[in-house]
Amino acid sequence: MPTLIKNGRIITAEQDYSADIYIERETVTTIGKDLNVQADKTIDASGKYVIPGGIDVHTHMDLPFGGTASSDDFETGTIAAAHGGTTCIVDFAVQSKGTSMRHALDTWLRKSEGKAAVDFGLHMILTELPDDWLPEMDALVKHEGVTSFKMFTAYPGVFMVDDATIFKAMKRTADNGGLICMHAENGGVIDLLVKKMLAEGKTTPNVHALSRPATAEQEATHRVIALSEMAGVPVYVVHVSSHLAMEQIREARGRGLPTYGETCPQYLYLAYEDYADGSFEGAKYICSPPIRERENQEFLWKALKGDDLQAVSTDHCPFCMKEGYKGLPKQKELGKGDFSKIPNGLPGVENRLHLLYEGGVVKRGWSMNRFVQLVSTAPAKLMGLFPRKGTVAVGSDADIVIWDPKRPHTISANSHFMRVDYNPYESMTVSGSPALVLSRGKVVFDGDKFVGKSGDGQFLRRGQYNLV
Ligand code: DUC
Ligand code: ZN
Ligand code: ZN
Repeated sequence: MPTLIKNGRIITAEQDYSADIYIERETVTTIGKDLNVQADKTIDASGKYVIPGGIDVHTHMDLPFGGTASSDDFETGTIAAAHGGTTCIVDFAVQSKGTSMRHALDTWLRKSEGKAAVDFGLHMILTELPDDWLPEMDALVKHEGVTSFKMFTAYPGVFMVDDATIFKAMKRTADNGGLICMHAENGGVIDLLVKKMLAEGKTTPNVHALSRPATAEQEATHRVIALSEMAGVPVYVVHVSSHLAMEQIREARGRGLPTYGETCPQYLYLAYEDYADGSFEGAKYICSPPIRERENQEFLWKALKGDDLQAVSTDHCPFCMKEGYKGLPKQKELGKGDFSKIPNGLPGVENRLHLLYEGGVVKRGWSMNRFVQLVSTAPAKLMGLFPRKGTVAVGSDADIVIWDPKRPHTISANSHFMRVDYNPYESMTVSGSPALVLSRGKVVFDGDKFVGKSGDGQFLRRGQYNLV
């Protein structure tokens, strides 16, 4: 069923030109001016941008965490993603203590089976790494297409690993070609601060942010970069939230190190004052790293523009405020009276492109090329998906968004598709939004509703990273 997209303005990370796009089966097969071809479906993209589908390389669907599980699963989360122009996610399988990476991969493949509405890959979270498990890392990279490993310097007793483990994993990936992703906060210090604050009777959600200072993020960011330098591997620092942490990445890149960083919409739009009244409403914004003082935001926007940070993902990890929403159990309310028990995470997978376009292109005058680079091309390259994903080119998957710059969209929990009962950006109106979204050549969002199918999303065996 060939499809022709006519009269669009095609934007890639490097190019901006007008042409038609011909799609056969799942792939772009021709791009040219005034194509004279037979198509079963013709899409008129006049006055609109034709961009590669968004790629969100940091999501947590159905993640057991904080005494519950994130409220979107691979079905609801990827349907929400498609509504917002994201046609590919990379989620995280978790190797929990005492179980193998193979077991973790099988568990996450089972969770996603028949559910994903757009394509997805998996990273592997490591929580321990005895020497005799090292060959498993190689096998994931070589045979399973799981080519990135995430480790945490925070959450002692749950995810945190020590420096020796991080270094060991880094050395191994230097040999097997994988990429290391790091959650960088000093978990030991934070744990002591949390205990101290609770002992002083400080239990409200805003104290979560006070117990996780930006200096704890700065220190761990510095440390993981130093470890990667000693191991001779690239490192990708996830969810950079503060000016202090971002400066560590900038400094390392200035020395020519292959150091990369992403930030997320919550750190660009929300500020500490959103927690500040101390009410339980602040639980909506509990994530780690926490939301910072507002002055950090402009540094992060500038870092995105100037390539001190290379990507924007969401760390989508939603938990409902109220028990019972769509039959879900108690989630954020688990931490009523004790901020440390509030499940960490925010929704965002549906709104990433809305928010980046508005904040970057509309408000700060970024080029569309930079927007595309940050939400699609750089993530595709870093995560070994390029050029199959992350661009509009002959031979690439036809994951395409027809982006209408004149199609305002009001973000609201009343109308969003994420399975969560609030939206951190409630009532915000953005100027542009997707008019149509295609996933491997099939329309999945027609401008009004989801018209794809759960289970059509395929597990992607990713290749080795490309540096950007
Ligand atoms: N931070 C969050 O806020 N949620 C999921 C995991 C993480 O690192
Ligand atoms: Zn994290
Ligand atoms: Zn995360």
